[in-house]
Amino acid sequence: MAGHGGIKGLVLLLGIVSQASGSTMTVSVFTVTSKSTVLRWSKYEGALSYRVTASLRNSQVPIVFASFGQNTIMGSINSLNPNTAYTFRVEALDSQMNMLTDAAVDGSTAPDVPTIVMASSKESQSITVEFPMVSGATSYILRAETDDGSFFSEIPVPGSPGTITNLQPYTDYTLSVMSVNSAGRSQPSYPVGAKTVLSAPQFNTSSPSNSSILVKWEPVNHAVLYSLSIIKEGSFSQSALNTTETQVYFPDLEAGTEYCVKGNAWSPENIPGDEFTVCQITRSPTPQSIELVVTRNPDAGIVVSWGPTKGAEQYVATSSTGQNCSSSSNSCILIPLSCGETNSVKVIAINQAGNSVPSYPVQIISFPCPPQPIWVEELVPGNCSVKWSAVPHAEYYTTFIKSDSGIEGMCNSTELYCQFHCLCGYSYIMNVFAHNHAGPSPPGPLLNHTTLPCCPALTTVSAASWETLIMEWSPVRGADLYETRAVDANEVILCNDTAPRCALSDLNCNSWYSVVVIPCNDISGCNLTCSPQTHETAPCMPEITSVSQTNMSSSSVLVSWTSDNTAANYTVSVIGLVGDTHVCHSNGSSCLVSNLPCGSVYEVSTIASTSAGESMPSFTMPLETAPCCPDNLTVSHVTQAMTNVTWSPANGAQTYITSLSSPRGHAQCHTMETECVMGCITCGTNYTVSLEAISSTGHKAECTYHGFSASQCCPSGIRLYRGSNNTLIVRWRSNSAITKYTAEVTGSGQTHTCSPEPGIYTCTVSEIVCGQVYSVVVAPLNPDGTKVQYCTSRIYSVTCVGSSLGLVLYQGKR
Ligand SMILES: *[C@@H]1O[C@H](CO)[C@@H](O)[C@H](O)[C@H]1NC(C)=O
Ligand SMILES: *[C@@H]1O[C@H](CO)[C@@H](O)[C@H](O)[C@H]1NC(C)=O
Ligand SMILES: *[C@@H]1O[C@H](CO)[C@@H](O)[C@H](O)[C@H]1NC(C)=O
Ligand SMILES: *[C@@H]1O[C@H](CO)[C@@H](O)[C@H](O)[C@H]1NC(C)=O
Ligand SMILES: *[C@@H]1O[C@H](CO)[C@@H](O)[C@H](O)[C@H]1NC(C)=O
Ligand SMILES: *[C@@H]1O[C@H](CO)[C@@H](O)[C@H](O)[C@H]1NC(C)=O
Ligand SMILES: *[C@@H]1O[C@H](CO)[C@@H](O)[C@H](O)[C@H]1NC(C)=O
Ligand SMILES: *[C@@H]1O[C@H](CO)[C@@H](O)[C@H](O)[C@H]1NC(C)=O
Ligand SMILES: *[C@@H]1O[C@H](CO)[C@@H](O)[C@H](O)[C@H]1NC(C)=O
Ligand SMILES: *[C@@H]1O[C@H](CO)[C@@H](O)[C@H](O)[C@H]1NC(C)=O
Ligand SMILES: *[C@@H]1O[C@H](CO)[C@@H](O)[C@H](O)[C@H]1NC(C)=O
Ligand SMILES: CC(=O)N[C@H]1CO[C@H](CO)[C@@H](O)[C@@H]1O
Repeated sequence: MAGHGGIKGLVLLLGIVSQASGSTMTVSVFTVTSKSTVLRWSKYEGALSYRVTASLRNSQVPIVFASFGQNTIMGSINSLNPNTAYTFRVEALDSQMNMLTDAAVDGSTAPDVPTIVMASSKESQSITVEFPMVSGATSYILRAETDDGSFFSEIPVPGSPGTITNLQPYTDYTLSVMSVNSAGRSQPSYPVGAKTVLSAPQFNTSSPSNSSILVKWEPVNHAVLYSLSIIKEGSFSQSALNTTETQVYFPDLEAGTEYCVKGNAWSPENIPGDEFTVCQITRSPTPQSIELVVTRNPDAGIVVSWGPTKGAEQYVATSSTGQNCSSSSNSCILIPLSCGETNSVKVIAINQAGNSVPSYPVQIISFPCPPQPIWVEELVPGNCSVKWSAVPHAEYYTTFIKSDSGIEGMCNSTELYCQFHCLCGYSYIMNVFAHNHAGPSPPGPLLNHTTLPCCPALTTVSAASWETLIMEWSPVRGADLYETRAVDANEVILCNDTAPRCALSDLNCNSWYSVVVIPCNDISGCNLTCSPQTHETAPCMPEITSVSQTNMSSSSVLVSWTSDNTAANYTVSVIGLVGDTHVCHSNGSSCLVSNLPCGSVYEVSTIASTSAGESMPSFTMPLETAPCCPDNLTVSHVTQAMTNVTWSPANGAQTYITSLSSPRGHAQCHTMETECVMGCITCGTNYTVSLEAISSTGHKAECTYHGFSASQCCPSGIRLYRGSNNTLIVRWRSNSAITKYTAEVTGSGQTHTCSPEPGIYTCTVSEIVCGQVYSVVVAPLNPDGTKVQYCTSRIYSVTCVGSSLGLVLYQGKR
């Protein structure tokens, strides 16, 4: 192409008037051939023509001349020898052909034109050209072109033979060769024709089965026949065949084995085209010796393993549940694996040809699922059973039981339950595993069973009051709450508490309560089997219906009451304001309190008691005993018809009524004092004396005392006579023959007394002195010999008759 373009460029340049000009001229070799050189120079001002000469190098003698006009700046000098060193000179000449200036350049010619000996095609894309060497040539250029000019290619080659490539198959080419040296290239050689061979058929192979290979290809243009041969890898025997079809099927091959298929097309001229070789492996044989093992670590899965299979690059195991795994070695793991699963696994081997026929499915049963749900039955307290429903594929079951006391237990059974001894008040955590040959199930749900709390033992039951029972018991394990019930015939009393103590209040008196403490647990409920205890409450409060003083003198009080209690003992208390206490006991409904002091105020109450205790005391009733009788009472005469009665003060008495009575008369006085004066007393009469002491509330005491005998009457008709020998005779009258009297005659500092025997109403006193005044009292003597005081004295004057007594004159009373 360079040569071709160079010639055209030269023709164009020869016509161009160079515009460049200068004071000096330059020259250069534009191109060379074997026998010519084209020079190029710069235009020189004033030159009308240029002369070009060529002389052998190192020689001044020009061999060849050429002339060019003033407008030419490029010119060819011919008739040179191939592959020769020259010096070229360009001279600028004026009109007189005088040289204005010159310039020289060294150059050489190209080698001689070579000749093609042979051109042939062995491959569809290249033709090889053989030619003899040309002297001086350092390399060669091969040129291929089509006649229609649609293809032109040159490539340098170092020598013969040279191959020109990038050609089309089965195409006619015109080929020539040029020699090249440092100066340039020669003219092309005489052209020679040649045709490329057919291209190779592009085999597309596949292995439709483990024993066959199918070869297909697109038809090759101009091909009339195809040759194919197949050879097993590592073998030397091959089989060949010819076909006009575009596909060949090779049966009966070995599975998993590499085969190479080689072939070419034949042209109508029976020339073989390019060869094509392709290697294809057949599909792998079916994997054998499949083994399945259940694995649990770290995740549940099936370990699939198989024997090595020829020609396999990879294996894929597929389960019937849709999992798969792959490996290039001899095992892989299918995950996940669920419990209770029945699975079957197939394995295929894979290579470039595709999948093998799958292996026969191998069955496997997974480890069982955990029993679910599990539950506990405790039909008899203490005998617990964990139960569950059968699990598919399970062979036996293990049960783990852990109590919160730390004790652990285990059952191994083929039955669907596990019995264990469970204590009241404990929590048990249970877990059941099913087992088969693939191993144990995963852990199922934990079951938490809490047994009912144990029954507490009552430690004390005590009555806090008449209606309240305090109960205490030892706390029991697992009880969150104690429900205490007391039941009698009429009512149920409940108390709920978390403390091991309870007060049952508002109980009925005199009842039998069945008392039970029921321990309850928030989760498991209440232990209703605890046995009750009976407890009797204290008797009911009796009610006093009457308190009556049966006998005033004996001061006994009969207390009566009503009560609900059938069999109780009662204690009646009579308590005085000053603290004195009197009691009586009875098992009936009344009792007598005796020896109560007179004149006191009491409160009476009664208490019922049974073995269960004492009742509340009844309401009190007030009791006032009759006032006391005065201890002593004295009646004394003030006058003959008037007495002065005095008595000692009496407890409880506010007023007194004192009476003196006799058949002859009656005297009475009512007073708040302790003395009383009473008139209308008849002397000489026996009176009965009585006193009624009356309290402020009107209680009365009848008091009797010794009778009072009124003193004898003072005598009447008292006379005084003069006796002899200075005596006075006293005389009186009286009705009482049994009364003894005394007569006292007092005067002149002396008292003279005389007391005659009863029935004698006169007596004599002596040693009376005349002229004196005497007082005379005649009074009865009391039985004790004392003299009645109230008889009046009379005054007498005794006159003198000489020294003897004269007249006795009554002077009056005093
Ligand atoms: C081989 O044939 C398959 C299907 O027939 C096609 O998809 C594939 O491209 C072909 N390969 C070649 C190299 O021709
Ligand atoms: C196939 O054809 C070629 C060319 O005609 C011939 O040389 C060759 O022996 C043939 N091969 C077979 C196996 O027929
Ligand atoms: C090849 O495949 C066939 C079924 O197409 C099968 O019967 C045979 O066993 C397989 N051969 C091997 C070696 O796996
Ligand atoms: C449980 O029983 C099964 C068979 O009934 C036996 O194979 C297994 O070893 C036992 N396990 C234990 C821990 O005793
Ligand atoms: C089981 O129940 C008891 C009582 O409620 C509780 O204290 C315990 O924590 C529970 N245990 C488990 C593992 O749930
Ligand atoms: C109730 O308590 C009693 C005594 O503590 C115990 O023996 C029994 O098992 C408990 N009842 C139940 C149903 O757990
Ligand atoms: C006590 O507790 C029981 C059970 O928890 C309940 O049925 C009852 O009503 C409670 N009684 C009282 C008085 O709180
Ligand atoms: C009443 O008292 C008697 C005698 O002390 C006794 O024997 C009896 O048991 C008591 N009755 C009651 C109900 O306490
Ligand atoms: C009454 O009797 C008491 C003793 O009983 C005595 O101390 C008192 O002096 C008596 N009074 C009279 C008035 O006799
Ligand atoms: C009665 O007797 C008492 C005691 O002896 C005396 O104090 C009182 O003065 C007397 N009364 C009269 C009225 O004589
Ligand atoms: C008179 O009294 C004196 C002395 O007392 C006595 O001796 C005398 O006998 C008395 N006379 C008569 C008559 O009794
Ligand atoms: C009239 C009368 O009955 N008098 C009697 C009074 O009491 C004394 C002593 O008790 C008797 O002796 C009297 O006869």
